[in-house]
Amino acid sequence: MNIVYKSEPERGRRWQRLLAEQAPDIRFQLWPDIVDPEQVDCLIAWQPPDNIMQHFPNLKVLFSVGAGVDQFDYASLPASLPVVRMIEPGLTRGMVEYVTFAVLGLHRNMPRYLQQQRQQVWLEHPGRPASRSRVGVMGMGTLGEAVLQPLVQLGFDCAGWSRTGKNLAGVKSFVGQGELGNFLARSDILICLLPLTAATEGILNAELFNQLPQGASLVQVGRGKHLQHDHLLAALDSGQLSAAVIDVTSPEPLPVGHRFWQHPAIWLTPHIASQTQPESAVQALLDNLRRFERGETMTGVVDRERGY
Ligand code: NDP
Ligand code: OXD
Repeated sequence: MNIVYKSEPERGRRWQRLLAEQAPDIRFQLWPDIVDPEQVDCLIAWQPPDNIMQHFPNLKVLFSVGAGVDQFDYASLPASLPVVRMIEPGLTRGMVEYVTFAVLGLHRNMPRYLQQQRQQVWLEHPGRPASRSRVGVMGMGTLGEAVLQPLVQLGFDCAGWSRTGKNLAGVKSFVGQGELGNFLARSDILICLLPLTAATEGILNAELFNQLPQGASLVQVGRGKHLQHDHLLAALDSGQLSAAVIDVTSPEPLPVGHRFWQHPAIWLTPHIASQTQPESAVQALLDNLRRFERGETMTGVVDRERGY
């Protein structure tokens, strides 16, 4: 097996060391120093090169370094080429940590208290128990389901929204466009963990924010293009939303001077909610390569019709 890795080079070198130890028969090359492009079987990429098939004419599998698979130009890829998203426990754990932190921070009014601290204001606001905070997760896939578990355990009133129905203990399931309104109406803290597709681009907009309870808050950890920035700013300025934790934006990095940087009700992080962890990702990759070699279905193959 001949694999090329095109992503952050330092982490690539960790993948290389781990694979050399665990699967020395695999040839693992780091972009852009590829000696034999026509021999390459697999590409693992975050941002792929343009014209992937011209670079690697005999490619057999395309893996995303991350969970998202919206970075690929599917029109340029043969229909028969499997595209595989990353499912690995390290990435899932990172997202669980980030979302739990964000929900607890919002539930405990931390954006407001941090603002007060800067202004040297000692003022308490009424708190409520977790059981009276209604949390709604958009996207109940690998990550959405995982983040819901600790939130249920912490006692939050939890719901999830997805394209098809789910059955998760302690979580109310809402399905499709028809149930989106009811889901939003009961979401005091809304978390976006959707993939970016034609159906979800721009979904975090004024029409959606207006269906949330007044003073609701947002955790945006999906993809930058889900969110219409000016609609979020208007919702925060009008009080329809009270706070937002934003990890992904469009573009990234966010330009200097953008209003998100200074907005007192926004916590902004540079797309770090979760990161693929080489140690566990290499295990997931090896598992999928074994499946591929046995002619079995790999874990995380993208359904191109759905777009994720
Ligand atoms: P999955 O493919 O496992 O889950 C996607 C979920 O979204 C599914 O439940 C799916 O419904 C639902 N969904 C998709 N389209 C729609 C729609 N039109 N209407 C309603 N529900 C929909 O993805 P993951 O959980 O692995 O990852 C989700 C996303 O998180 C990634 O695509 C990526 O964008 C983002 N991410 C961000 C990171 C960060 O650091 N900020 C890190 C990792 C991921 P159904 O199950 O019914 O098909
Ligand atoms: C991912 C990400 O998709 O880090 O894995 O955003």
